[in-house]
Amino acid sequence: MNLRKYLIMGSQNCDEDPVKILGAAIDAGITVFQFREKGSDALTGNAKLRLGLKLRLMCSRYDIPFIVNDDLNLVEPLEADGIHVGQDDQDAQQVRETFPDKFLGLSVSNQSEVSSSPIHLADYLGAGPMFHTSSKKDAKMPVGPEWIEQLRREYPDKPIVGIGGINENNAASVMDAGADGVAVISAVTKATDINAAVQRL
Ligand code: TZP
Ligand code: MG
Repeated sequence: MNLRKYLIMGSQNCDEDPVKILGAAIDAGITVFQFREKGSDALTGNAKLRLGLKLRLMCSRYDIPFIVNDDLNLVEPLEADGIHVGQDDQDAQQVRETFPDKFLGLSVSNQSEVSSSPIHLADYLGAGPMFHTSSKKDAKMPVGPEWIEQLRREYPDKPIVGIGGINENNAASVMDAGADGVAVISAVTKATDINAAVQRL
């Protein structure tokens, strides 16, 4: 899976139609998409499923891997290619057992989380926040691209994406530190020019 430009999004991140934003981001060259409908402003139930179906369809049409965040009930209805879980989400081991053939992404924010996580079960790691982020209320302390260097030394072959506060001005520092890609929300969903924002990541 090409993790180079990883868009994460839910309706709570969008000031206009999420389908339109995803379409523009795909046109501009994102390589993977995560449906993350989460937080107090997020859709739930059928509305969440309906939006997920629309975004899923768009990804299928353009061959973009579709990852669902945390919600195991959506994996089959949305025919997700993978699942991403954080430290407070579904247990990674359990997700791996339930969906042995899906991509599994795992968030890690510091060395202590790394030590207590089943890293070997994950197909890739989401590492961060790299920088300050306003898109996640319970985000941990920013760790900076230096932490990617450390993870890279520790796990030379593990796919790693940096996440949190990444934009066109600092994405290169994350890639230079050894990441396989950058995962972003607001750099794309709040961009005035999505095409330019994605291309410059
Ligand atoms: N996990 C760690 S930081 C973050 C998530 C989901 C939010 C990233 O959003 P942004 O807008 O790219 O900083
Ligand atoms: Mg969480």
